[in-house]
Amino acid sequence: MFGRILIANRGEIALRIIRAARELGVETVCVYSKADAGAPWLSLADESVCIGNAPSSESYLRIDRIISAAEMTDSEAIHPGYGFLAENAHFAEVCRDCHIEFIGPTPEAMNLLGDKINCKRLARQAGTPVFPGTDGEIEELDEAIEIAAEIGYPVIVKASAGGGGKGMRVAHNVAALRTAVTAAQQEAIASFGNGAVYLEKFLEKARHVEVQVLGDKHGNAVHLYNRDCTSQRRHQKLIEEGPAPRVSPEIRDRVCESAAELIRKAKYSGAATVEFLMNKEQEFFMLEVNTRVQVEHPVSEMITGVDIVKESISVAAGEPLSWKQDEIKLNGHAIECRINAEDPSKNFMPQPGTIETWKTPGGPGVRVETHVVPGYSIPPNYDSMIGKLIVHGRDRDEAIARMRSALGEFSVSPIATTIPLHQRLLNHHAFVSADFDINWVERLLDE
Ligand code: MV4
Repeated sequence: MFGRILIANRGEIALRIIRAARELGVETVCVYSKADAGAPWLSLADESVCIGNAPSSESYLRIDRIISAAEMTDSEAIHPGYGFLAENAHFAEVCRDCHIEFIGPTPEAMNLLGDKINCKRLARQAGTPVFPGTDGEIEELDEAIEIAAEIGYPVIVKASAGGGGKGMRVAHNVAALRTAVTAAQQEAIASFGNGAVYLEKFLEKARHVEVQVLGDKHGNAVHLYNRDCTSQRRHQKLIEEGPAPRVSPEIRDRVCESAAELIRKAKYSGAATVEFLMNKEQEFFMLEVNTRVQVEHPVSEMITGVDIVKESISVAAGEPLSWKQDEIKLNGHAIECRINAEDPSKNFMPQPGTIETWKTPGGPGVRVETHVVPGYSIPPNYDSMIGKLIVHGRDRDEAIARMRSALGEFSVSPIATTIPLHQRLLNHHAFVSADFDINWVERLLDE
């Protein structure tokens, strides 16, 4: 195991990694920006190093300064958390060149899965279900038109190097498809320096279901079942839950095992998420693979008892996974609400400033992941997520009741948060009956 690791992140995930490392007997070093000087999580690290000004481009994204900080403090490894440099293959490569372990996949595995055309090809080999469409890159427009006619409209053109909704175009007929391909190619070159685009069937009224997986350096991979992340707005998830409702145990296990096989084939080590869309007939189609620990990882921890962050550190140190698939039992139901300092009544405008009242809920099955303490000032420079409220219950109904109760206990002032929106969503019949799709929150907000 490592003696000491550096955490190249901030906020709740920095704190989560500090706690995991401490349990493993690993010392921690935090890097921080001037905006985070004196921040509460820093006092829990063994050491902290200021790496620059408030903008992340001058601090949390500065590879040179983070590597220097690791060298200065004799850190053997770097945990990137999520966001910032977590999915930057160049950063993982610089770490390797400097003999610092990157806590996550190799740059090769990251590049393989990050390229969506390659990822889809590997998924087919692993038996992971994918959308019908072009086998690889669109080379000739006529070929794309032929395939669109076979699979039927609407279709979607996506950039191979894209992700999270960037570089995508939907086409409802052949004329629109011609424009979409050219536009998507140009956009892909401008945004990613890689003009490769592919075509697939466009699914309407979909649900977003993802599979949590863990791999080690010995060729082992396990899954931690699935999560539903359908409740989102503009690609920002609001509520996540697991296991995904309205998925039969047979289909769930088959898709989850295929996701584990995909990351085995990619020789992947660390935590990953295989994202899918699901239709009403419970057909699954892979979207992409996220090569990092995700915001919503606690949902999977609560329903399996596996500590994903501790596993991510120990597999990076070369340990085999500490769990076998048949030891990972699904227990109950978990729901997570992201608490953002945003005002839902003002188009989700970020609300930086000082939090005076911060009373977090508690009781059985209630977990709060946050770096916030009363008197904390939210800097304007970063993501507006200030905490996550996660509840666990014996089944979905108990989890919903716990979440409603916990949201009612949560008291924050004078900063506006997403808590009132979560209360509305948790009381909505569509949520209670798990009858929703990826557009339901936006539809509700438009009403
Ligand atoms: C799709 C799709 C429908 N059909 N692909 C958006 C983000 C990126 N990860 C993929 N995305 C989508 N891909 C096919 N073939 C609809 C979306 C999509 C979406 C997916 C997940 C969660 C929210 C979404 C919101 C809008 C569109």
